[in-house]
Amino acid sequence: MPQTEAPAGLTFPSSFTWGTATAAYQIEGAATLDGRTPSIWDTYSRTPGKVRNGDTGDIATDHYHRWREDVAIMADLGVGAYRFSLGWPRIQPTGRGPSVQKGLDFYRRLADELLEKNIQPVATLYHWDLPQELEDAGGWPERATAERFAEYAGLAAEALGDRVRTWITLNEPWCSAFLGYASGVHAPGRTDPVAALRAAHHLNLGHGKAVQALRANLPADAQVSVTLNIHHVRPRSGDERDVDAARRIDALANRVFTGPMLDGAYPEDLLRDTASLTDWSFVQDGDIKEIRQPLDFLGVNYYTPTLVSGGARESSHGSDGHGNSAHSPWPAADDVSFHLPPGSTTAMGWAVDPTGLYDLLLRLKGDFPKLPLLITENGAAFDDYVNPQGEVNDPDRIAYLQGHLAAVHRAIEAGVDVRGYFLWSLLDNFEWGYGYSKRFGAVYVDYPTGKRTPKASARWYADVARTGVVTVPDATPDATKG
Ligand code: PNW
Repeated sequence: MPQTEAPAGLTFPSSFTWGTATAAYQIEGAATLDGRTPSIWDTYSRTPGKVRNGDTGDIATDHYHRWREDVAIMADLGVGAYRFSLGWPRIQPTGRGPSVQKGLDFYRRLADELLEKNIQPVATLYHWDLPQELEDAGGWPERATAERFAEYAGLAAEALGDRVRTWITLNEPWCSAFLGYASGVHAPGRTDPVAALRAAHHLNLGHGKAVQALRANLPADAQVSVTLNIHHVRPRSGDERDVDAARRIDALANRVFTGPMLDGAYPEDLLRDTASLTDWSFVQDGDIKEIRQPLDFLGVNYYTPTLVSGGARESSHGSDGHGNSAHSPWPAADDVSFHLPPGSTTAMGWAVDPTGLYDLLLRLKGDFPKLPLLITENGAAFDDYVNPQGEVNDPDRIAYLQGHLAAVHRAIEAGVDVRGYFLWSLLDNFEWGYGYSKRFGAVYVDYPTGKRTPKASARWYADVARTGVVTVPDATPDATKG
């Protein structure tokens, strides 16, 4: 009898959650079905010149009709959890008033099918699809939007709380506020830095109110939190102007959210840095108390680090793929330059840098020692294609995932409480301003037929999910050290 060899690789804790993630507008399609009305992304994508190739989410991957097949694919992959988002304009089309039965039924059936296949549903309430009527009434820069969001949260929890036990309020409020209202490269496409700061505050307030509405409508064992795209900001050198630029970008990207949500105050330096634009008088007495709600974990999305220098503008805003936007997403930081970190890049032009994820996780443990972490998104876009044999070989994506999972493993060994990992994304999908030109999926989607083909990375990830072991080319604990 041959000796059974232990797999060469990094073993994760047996309780670790392996998942995949998507978002409603990026995959569902069926934009006008069953009472759904336009969100800001429908309006934006239908505006000529906003999204590459004029792509819209009208059909997307047609997940609204193919959801059963998509759950079957996940069951084949053997993942233990699925993070999806609820389409606000499907559930509450005008952003106000009673819910739409058919909209809720779609998510009920989806959750039931997931549970049936032993896949835990993780629901995000807001992945950027604000009902257009609420934007017409002023959108996130207006306080009333936070109230509407909390009402929607309550309705969703009431309807789905018996099935869905893990809830995320907002996905990446930085993108909603600063790409949506300052640089304008996301919906609704406004370019007003003060509106963006107001939006950030009302997203924070909406989060706090929504957490309360969720708790009031969910069983006591429900897990509730938020997902932030915490930027791992590095100064280009030890020069004090570069170090100060990194501090300011860290405040505008990260602490503007973690401050009120987790520390109970807006950072003093942020208020000072932006004083030329606003006195923050839109923050009312009692707001911080509402925003700072106990959270069961923190959702973290990571793709690439942010490398900055200060002193004088050398390039336009963009280690983040938005380098050619005419308006900055960074209020009152016009002298900060963004640089591409060294090394290889993905199809987004984003640097592949797993050490950034390791450093970020260690930083979060230092800042919030008691808060468990969930990596709610990580992944990469590459130029995938179906070969004549009908296969999609994506070794670059496998290498990206190996490197980043090795970094997660190293962080766990260093004592960081990381509970799970959600690969972005289950499917190729509508990549916002890039339309369908960027493919993040573990599963290839042919447009417009919608035919699904699992990529080599999907089979690789299935092994990881089944065994809890990540095989890496050089499986030493130092593999991710830069
Ligand atoms: C995230 N940036 O988007 C989103 O949560 C996903 O919906 C998206 O598909 C994924 O990451 C890949 O892009 C981001 O410019 C979009 O810094 C832009 C930025 C960050 C995240």
